[in-house]
Amino acid sequence: MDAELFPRARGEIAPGAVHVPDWLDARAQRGLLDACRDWARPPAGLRTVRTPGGGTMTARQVCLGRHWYPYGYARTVVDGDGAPVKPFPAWLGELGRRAVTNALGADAARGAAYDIALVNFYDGDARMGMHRDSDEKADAPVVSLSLGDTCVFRFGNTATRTRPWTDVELRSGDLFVFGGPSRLAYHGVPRVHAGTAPPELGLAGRLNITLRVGGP
Ligand SMILES: O=C(O)CCC(=O)C(=O)O
Repeated sequence: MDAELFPRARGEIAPGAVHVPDWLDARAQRGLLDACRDWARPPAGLRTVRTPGGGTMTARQVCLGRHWYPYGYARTVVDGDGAPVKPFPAWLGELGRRAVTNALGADAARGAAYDIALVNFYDGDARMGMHRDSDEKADAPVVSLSLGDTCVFRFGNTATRTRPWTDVELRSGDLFVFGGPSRLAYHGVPRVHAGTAPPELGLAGRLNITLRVGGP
């Protein structure tokens, strides 16, 4: 990837939805990966999410601040070991505000007090179907940070989970922010390219950290 002729350009994928390649440098990626490894440990660690229809999500998940389950938030892991959800660290909220400022400008970040993180781990054939992040009561932008393997991130529209959509390649260190008119757009991960993580990171698979504001 370092051998590319041109650096990848940032791009507005839809109004209010911006991709910033290589936003986290190698050191920041390592720091975030170390934190994810801590968060993944029990209690309230990495778990398989079961959907009401009896299925399971292939990406495993750990939450900070509030525990997400299909389809709501709780203070404890109500669909797992029952432990209190791990706290959301102040430094992660600061990172979220910096991300929004960088991607959408200072106005979009004003008053955005990030208090929830969903950390998704993709290994094997894991992927994520098209869905909306609609269980939050606040409309602050969603911040998405990627570590490890490259994936295809499918960013759709607010009306249906079908086309039109845009496929964006998210690599380790990339930032994607969606807010404003795109806050409730359908999105998903149809493919992860195994073995594409930067070797020096030391991660087999892909981690995605999404930061959200839960609201009252
Ligand atoms: O893994 C990703 O890039 C997307 C994660 C996602 O859509 C979510 O957590 O709601």
